[in-house]
Amino acid sequence: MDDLKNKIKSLKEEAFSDLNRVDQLSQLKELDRLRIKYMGRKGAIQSIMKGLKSVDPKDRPLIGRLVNSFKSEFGAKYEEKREELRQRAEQERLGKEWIDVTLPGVRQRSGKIHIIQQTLDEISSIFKGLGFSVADGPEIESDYYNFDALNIPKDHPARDMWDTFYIDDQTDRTVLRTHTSPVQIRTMERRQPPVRIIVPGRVYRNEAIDASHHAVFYQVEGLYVDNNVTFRDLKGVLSYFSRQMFGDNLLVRFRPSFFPFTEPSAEVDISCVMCSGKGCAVCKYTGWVEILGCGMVDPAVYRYVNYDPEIYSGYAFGLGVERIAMLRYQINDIRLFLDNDVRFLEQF
Ligand code: FA5
Repeated sequence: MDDLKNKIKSLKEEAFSDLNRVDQLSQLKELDRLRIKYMGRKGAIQSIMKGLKSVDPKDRPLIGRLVNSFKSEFGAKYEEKREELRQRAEQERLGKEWIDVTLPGVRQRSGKIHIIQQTLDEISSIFKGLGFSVADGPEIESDYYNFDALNIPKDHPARDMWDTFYIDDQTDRTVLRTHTSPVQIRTMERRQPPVRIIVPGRVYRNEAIDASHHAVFYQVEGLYVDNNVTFRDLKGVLSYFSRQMFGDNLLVRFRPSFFPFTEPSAEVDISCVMCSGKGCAVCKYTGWVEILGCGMVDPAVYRYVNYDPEIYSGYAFGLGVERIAMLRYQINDIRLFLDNDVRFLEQF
């Protein structure tokens, strides 16, 4: 009996000194091992309980009490130790994760719509407000739509007005469209008047690049065909557009010109905002920047789309979008639009 009491006593001492040694995070596992060692099914306490059979029955209650107090004290110490380890781990985690809430925030860079797309959207919305709808067509185009059907037959000198990229050198039949005008033909082929469309799109020219000319740029074509459409309507719409785009202060002039698909034809110039008309690289020292070509659709074009020129008349125009953006935002070099320099692009 005394043996057993002493055994329980020394077991208790051993267990508590074991528990007290567990004092690091990595020893959570160790703590668990001790629980199994003393309290597990094959643990020390269990083996004492097995030996209880050989104890005198009158001594059994005392041994039972000793074992129970061992169990509850061990349990309490075990829980205390566990909580201590958990809190220490939490402190360590918080110590590593601190943040300084007084630091200024990190500015997020957001993407933006390219300035040319913004200008295209603005131009489109002005014309949509006037009843135009948006049409489109392919950038790789047959020379029929890019030239022939626009009254520019093969070998006609007027083809030299557009320096062309040819896709197939053998036949010269496929080109990168040099203007958005072929979409006039494609639309009229499919639809009867009244036709009132704009065509925003990219065009290509095999020409020398400088401050105001690029080999890849955007145009917005316009076409209105109906009964009794006159040059006065054309002038009215383009003057309204210029005022909407540039305000009332810029000077606008219509200058007689030539296009094979319009008669009469004109080009529209805007006074150069870069030099206030004094002369600079952008306006080629003329004080004016050409932004569009226009005119009354030539009756010869109606032949290609089976419209009767005795019944219908119409106007067409082709705007240079980069030129408009340059004047609008005082940008002095067209190449900036395609350079993809973020310092330039994020200004708009
Ligand atoms: C044409 O392209 C005609 N298709 C326009 C037209 C349509 C006339 C309908 C009549 C009826 P032009 O080659 O002039 O025309 O070009 C029209 C506009 O595109 C020019 O006024 C100019 O603003 C712009 N542009 C022309 N070439 C370049 C270039 N290399 N780089 C940037 N913009 C250009």
